[in-house]
Amino acid sequence: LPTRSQVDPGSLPAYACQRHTPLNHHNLCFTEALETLAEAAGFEGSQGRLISFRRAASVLRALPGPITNVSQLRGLPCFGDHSSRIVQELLEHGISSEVERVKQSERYQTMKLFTQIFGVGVKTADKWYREGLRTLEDLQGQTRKLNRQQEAGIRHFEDLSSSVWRHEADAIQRVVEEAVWQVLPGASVTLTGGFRRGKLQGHDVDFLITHPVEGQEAGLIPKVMGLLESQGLVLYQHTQSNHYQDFKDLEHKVSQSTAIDAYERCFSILWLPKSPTSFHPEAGEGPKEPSRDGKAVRVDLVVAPISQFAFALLGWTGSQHFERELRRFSRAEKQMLLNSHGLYHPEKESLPAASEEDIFTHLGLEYIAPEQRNA
Ligand code: TTP
Ligand code: MN
Ligand code: MN
Ligand code: MN
Repeated sequence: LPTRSQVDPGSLPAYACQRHTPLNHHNLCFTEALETLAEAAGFEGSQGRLISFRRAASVLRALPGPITNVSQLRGLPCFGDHSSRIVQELLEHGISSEVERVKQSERYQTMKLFTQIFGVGVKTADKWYREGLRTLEDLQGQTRKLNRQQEAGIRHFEDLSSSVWRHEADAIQRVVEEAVWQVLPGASVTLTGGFRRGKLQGHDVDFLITHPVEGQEAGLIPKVMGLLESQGLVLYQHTQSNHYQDFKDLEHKVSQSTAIDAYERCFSILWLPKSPTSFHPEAGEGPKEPSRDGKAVRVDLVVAPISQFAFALLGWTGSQHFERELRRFSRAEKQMLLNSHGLYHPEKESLPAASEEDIFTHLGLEYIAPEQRNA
């Protein structure tokens, strides 16, 4: 990595999907501060401010060297007054009073804690906050407020809030593949999400499943989860069947700017035994009371028909900001609609794509490899 290279703002395109954004970059202290403000804005329901701070942070992640002087911000895309002021403060004092104030506030800390729980979004966290709840213990004393997913999220909070490491993701992949191949020989299981972008740790493990013969993949998840369940490996699961047909008819594929798709999928918590010998289902050690030599891990499974696989792969690789920018670029610059199912001209069928490269080509974009999508 170059260290003190000159930042040339003129060469930095405005959309994150036009830039190479590596996992490791040169401006971590600035991006962390801006991401904190983005997160805090999200907690207050200020979607506009959230996106502004996130865009500014994303620009800094794509720079070839560190910002050492505010003058370097001039001409950078997506850099407003507020973000510039934060960077200036950090350059001058090494700390931003605004960011520190946010981080130390009861509101931010509680919202961060609550939204970290599997199944809890900003709306629910805010409601609980306004009811005076502040801690996990407070929630445990109010179990009637919790749905099945949140209850599982709190029960496994400690495991789920610790990072999933790459070798754990690989171990989960072997378990999932074993089950998938038993149910449907010839199917493929692809690691997506942050791990595909080269991250060494993540908050969950994301898999995309398909089969070379269109249609064979349908209904796969209930069978796979049934098999995993019989092995005592399922701590929680919620499966949704494919509803692409209903979804397609909804006003030009409604999801035009959201990450929601209509694939058959499962949000789950799986039990990952530490070693094959530490788990004895025949001895009656079910996963409901897991012994401590193992770990609960959040796993997302998504099943796509092969004809839509490239779009699903692009959509599930992230980052979330990279995806948002791809969709914004498609809409604003190409008058096309991109989602995890296809790329559509208004009123028309999806353009075919056999690979992610095809999709970038349709959009007139340079291909960006997964490791460079850490926007
Ligand atoms: P995440 O698993 O939420 O994020 P991540 O893998 O990038 O990072 P982490 O290490 O924290 O897990 O989502 C992965 C991608 O999946 C993300 O780009 C958005 C996409 N996605 C959808 O398309 N639809 C959905 O419903 C969800 C939850 C995610
Ligand atoms: Mn390039
Ligand atoms: Mn993930
Ligand atoms: Mn996920």
